[in-house]
Amino acid sequence: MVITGNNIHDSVERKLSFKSEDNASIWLIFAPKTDAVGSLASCLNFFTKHNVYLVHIESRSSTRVQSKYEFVVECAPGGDLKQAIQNLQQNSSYLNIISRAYENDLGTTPWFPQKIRDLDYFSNHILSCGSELNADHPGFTDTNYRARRKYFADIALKYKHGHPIPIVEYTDEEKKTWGIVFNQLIRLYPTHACREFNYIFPLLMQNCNYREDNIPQLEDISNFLKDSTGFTVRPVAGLLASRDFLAGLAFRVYHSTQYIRHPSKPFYTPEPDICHEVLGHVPLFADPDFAAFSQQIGLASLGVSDDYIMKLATCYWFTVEFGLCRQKGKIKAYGAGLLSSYGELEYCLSDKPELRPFEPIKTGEQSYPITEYQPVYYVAESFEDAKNKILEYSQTIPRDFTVQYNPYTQAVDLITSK
Ligand code: HBI
Ligand code: FE
Repeated sequence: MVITGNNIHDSVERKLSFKSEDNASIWLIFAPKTDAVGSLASCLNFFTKHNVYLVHIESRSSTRVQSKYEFVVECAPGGDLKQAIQNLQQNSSYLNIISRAYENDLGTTPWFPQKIRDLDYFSNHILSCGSELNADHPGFTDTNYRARRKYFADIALKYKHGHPIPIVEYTDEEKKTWGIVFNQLIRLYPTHACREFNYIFPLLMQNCNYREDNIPQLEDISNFLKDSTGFTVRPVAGLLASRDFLAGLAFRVYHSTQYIRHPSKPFYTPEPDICHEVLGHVPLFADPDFAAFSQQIGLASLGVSDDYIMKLATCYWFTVEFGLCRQKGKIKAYGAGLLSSYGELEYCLSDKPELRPFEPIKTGEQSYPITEYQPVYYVAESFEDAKNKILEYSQTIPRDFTVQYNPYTQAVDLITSK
């Protein structure tokens, strides 16, 4: 399975997305230079002068300067926002811009979703297209397979938050591929998978029709996870940028593919497919501690710089994808890349790879191959311990605000006083 980290496509995509997201608003956090009566009013004049419409205005205690106030405004798109911001900057002791623009000359915090519905903005910003296959893809010259991939890509591209995920009728050939993968993997789970996985797997057989002759439906899985931990699934057409993919986790949303690998190579896929998602990833999202750990990585990623996104994506790689854990003195697998690959699942518990303790500050720097078995795995003591380590690590990442997830509104509260 090949999953890219931040790469060149990332920044190209971001520039494009800024264009298509011109209708997104921009948030400013600033403190007027003088704290005199009417200082807010005079700052707000800059918006009037440059025809910028304000959607939201708030005053709060400054997070940086004690006993001072700062203001938070949300500007609608339109007007000469850049001029207004420049004027404001000259009259502020500090000014921070939070916007959809990822790379521009304003020195902004990268945009990030603040409520679950905001995931609709990027779910179709995929790096590799779900139906445009590379020349070395096993299905490259198979027109039927390509048509199928287009069908699945369209479902994902049309999907909006809150909609049911369309039920898909898989073909006999697709079910056969699934059956081959399923039968091979379930032989290893009892001995190689972690305790939580083995507890949840039979529940998925009962509740979501995990069977050798049936490919489970994402809609059933999403409902099952929602009842277990509040996690839900969104269909996605292809690979998302790390920033976007991690942001989904902050809202307990897992972006899942729905198509299956090419039948010519049932034990190989160059990208995530339904086998990888539902056998590898889904079971553990039903575990409360694992769910909390995954969400913690997501929350840590919101609005941070590209280099920290890369480090968090690397932590994700060595945990959610390729993590091992210690249970009753034995090493077990919990990473989805392991639980969906017979070969690597056997290999990871052999004496060949090197094992190191999971430690975000170090793990986040580790380089890794994406087309061969991992030479190094990181071992977590428990999901709770891993979550605490990520939380501790996230407090060392520079950010002008802290985020708190509000499960009632399924939104992140940004209001910060350190
Ligand atoms: N996109 N659709 C999709 N599925 C993934 O599993 C995925 C992704 N983008 C990035 C990614 N995984 C990770 O490897 C990290 O970069 C977060
Ligand atoms: Fe994966």
